[in-house]
Amino acid sequence: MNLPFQYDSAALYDAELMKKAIANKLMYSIGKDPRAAQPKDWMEATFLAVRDQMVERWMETTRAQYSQDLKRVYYLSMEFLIGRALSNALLALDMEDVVRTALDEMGVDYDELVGLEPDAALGNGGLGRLAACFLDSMATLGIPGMGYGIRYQFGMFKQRIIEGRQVEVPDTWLGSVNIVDFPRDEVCYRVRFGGRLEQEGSSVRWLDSQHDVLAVAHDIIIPGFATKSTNTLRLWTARSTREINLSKFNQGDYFSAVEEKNLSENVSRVLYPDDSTLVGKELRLRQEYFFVAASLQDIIHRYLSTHENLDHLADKVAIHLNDTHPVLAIPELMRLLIDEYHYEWREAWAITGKVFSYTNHTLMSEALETWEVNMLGRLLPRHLKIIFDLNEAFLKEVALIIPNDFDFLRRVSLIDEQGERKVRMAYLAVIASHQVNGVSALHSALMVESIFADFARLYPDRFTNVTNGVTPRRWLALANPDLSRLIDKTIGQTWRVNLNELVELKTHADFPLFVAEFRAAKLANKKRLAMYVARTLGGVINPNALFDVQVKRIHEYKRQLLNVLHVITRYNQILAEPDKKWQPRVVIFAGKAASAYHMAKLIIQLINDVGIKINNDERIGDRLKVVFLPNYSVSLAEMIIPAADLSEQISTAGTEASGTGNMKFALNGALTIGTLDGANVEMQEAIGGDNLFIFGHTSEEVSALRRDGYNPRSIYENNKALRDTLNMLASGFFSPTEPERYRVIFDTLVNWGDHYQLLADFEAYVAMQAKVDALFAKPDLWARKAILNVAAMGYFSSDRTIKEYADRIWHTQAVKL
Ligand code: 26W
Repeated sequence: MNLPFQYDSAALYDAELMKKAIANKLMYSIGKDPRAAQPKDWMEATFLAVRDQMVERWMETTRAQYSQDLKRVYYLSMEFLIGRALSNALLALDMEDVVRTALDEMGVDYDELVGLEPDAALGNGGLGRLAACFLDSMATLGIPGMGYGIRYQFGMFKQRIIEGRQVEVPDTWLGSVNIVDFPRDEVCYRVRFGGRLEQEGSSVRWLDSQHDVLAVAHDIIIPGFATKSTNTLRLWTARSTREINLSKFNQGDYFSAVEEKNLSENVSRVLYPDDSTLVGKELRLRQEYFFVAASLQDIIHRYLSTHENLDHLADKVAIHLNDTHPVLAIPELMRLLIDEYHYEWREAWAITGKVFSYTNHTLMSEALETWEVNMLGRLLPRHLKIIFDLNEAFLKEVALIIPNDFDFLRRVSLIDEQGERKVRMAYLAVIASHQVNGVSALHSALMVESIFADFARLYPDRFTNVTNGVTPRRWLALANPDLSRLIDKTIGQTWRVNLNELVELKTHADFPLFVAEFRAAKLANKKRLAMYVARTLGGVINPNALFDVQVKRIHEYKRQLLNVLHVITRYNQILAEPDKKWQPRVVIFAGKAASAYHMAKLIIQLINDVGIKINNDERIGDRLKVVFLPNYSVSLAEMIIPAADLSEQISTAGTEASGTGNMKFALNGALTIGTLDGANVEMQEAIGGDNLFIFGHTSEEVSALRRDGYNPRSIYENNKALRDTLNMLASGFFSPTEPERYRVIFDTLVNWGDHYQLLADFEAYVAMQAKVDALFAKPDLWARKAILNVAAMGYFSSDRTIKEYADRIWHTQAVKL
């Protein structure tokens, strides 16, 4: 590659040396003879050999960050959805060819080997994947900083589909050989829970904590692309303060002796697999405090290694809160400053208020975190007291600005006093952060009109927008090599670090040769996906059909059900007019449902039941097929997205904060069918309204309907196609062995208010799908629009997003290497 790669003198850009390095790892780290080695052993050996190539630059970056005394940003997140690391590292280091050749000469297939690496799935969905894209961009841009999170022993569950239903299987991603990270046993902090407070004059002591646990650091290297710069993801794992309870052990009670250890280590055992509803579980609260307390001790320790005191902490430290999950960092920093470093309350608050910034990722009330005062007080008494003291000072201040308005005070209080008292974590984040941002223009505007309206009145300058982005390295260069090669040939290779250059593709949209090659790349990707479908599900799909794709978490607001209603309606239309020329379509779904979210699980089952009916109906042939691909993951997304023709982004307007899948699809040349929701709005502005399919009610119209009364039943009664479709759900057409199975879906939509207004958008959606067919029937026209989509995606690079955070929120500069 002729990018200005900054070569590392020690890097093995020679296949012979690489062969030796891999063979060495196989023998001395894995302990296998090449003749006895399993494919997995080769993968691990290769991983270790390649990881060695990153260590030197990692150390150089770290040294440079120290010597330049740069301001650092710490990205605190409960989730990092990284996916596979090996292929990404080879891309970043420009070493794929060398490793391919080396393995080839040793008789090992590169593509197969790379596919054996388990995904690091330490996240649920968009928020976790965004954090991973941000780490990639920060490393590539040289922004000094670090991600902090939890090293879950079990990540996102694996999804199996058994008889059409989701079954969750534990994700054992950490193999027997640790290739993932560097354990740092010496970087270890105590995290305290429980106990009581003792007040002496103005000082408070937190005593007799019980169930303490140690947090041990594990470091993952995040390589920057085409640069020596790297980044670190530091994940904490829980270790018991006592290996086993010796006195119990000596009394012969072996089981309860190890029980204590197990219990305290549970804190880093498993990722909460829910991104929609908050269950006020104590273990979740423990997890949140665990990683925040360890991270803050680490941050302060690092800062004090080169500074005398914490007076000017905010000059060198920015801490970013990825949603409210790490918000306990705020009272924790106050506690450290006051109780451990003896600052006055006011000084401590002044420092704290300059350190933190916070991103909100959802407006849905079910997902806004609150913690019961009782539970918080039992687990973290000192923090609860700090929160109460903060609240008192805050409300006093508010009463001066907005006098005599008790209702206002009640509304903005950090404590929700209705029923069981609860701490509102988002409000705590807002009062302590110097900047609060939403993740798309629409979402940021709605944020200050809805959940934070009162706070926007108090602190108008605090709220801002930073629209999300995705890394073009993983989501185009790695996921779509065929299209990448074509782009390289046409406009050069530097789009990987300057995505705006894609705009040069615009003129090529009118060159027949380019259009033909673009279509060929898409077809190759579709064939690859068709092969995968054949292998995993056994069904045959036609790569020339329109691939209509909706992949994301299963949630009512994302409206997979609206998609299904269209599928059933289309099925009925084909049967009614069998001689009409129908555009063949494959409707592809993938996504996980939270394990306790019954409706989401029922939607998965419905998709599978509808698939069985339609796919086996001989009258339909290949004009319509429905596929549910199990176990959606980062690596599955890397295969599905490049193969899509149509990207379904059809959430109820005002509900999807941004979406990032929408960007990945457009970047890979799929056309969007979508509502004016989240980042779709800005995508439409960038791409031009003629080049995507926007339909349905706007967020204002959605609120107006909600306010003025919405009657889904009358829509049902007045639209025959819709009525037929819904009646098939109610009558058990798709579930003959259990006719009542989907009755609850019918009722939710027709009789119980249809909260996400599917029926209100149904007609516009089906009409728009007909326009999709008409355009797809003109392949060159379709391809032209697809190219214009790719060309307009420059803005949606996470490099642009990170630059905005660095300039406007963190005030950080890049490291010089
Ligand atoms: C129950 C606890 C909980 C609540 C909310 C866990 C996780 C969440 C997240 C906020 C859910 C999430 O992933 N939000 C998504 O964030 C993406 C990145 O900003 C956006 O693109 C998506 O629109 C938003 O749904």
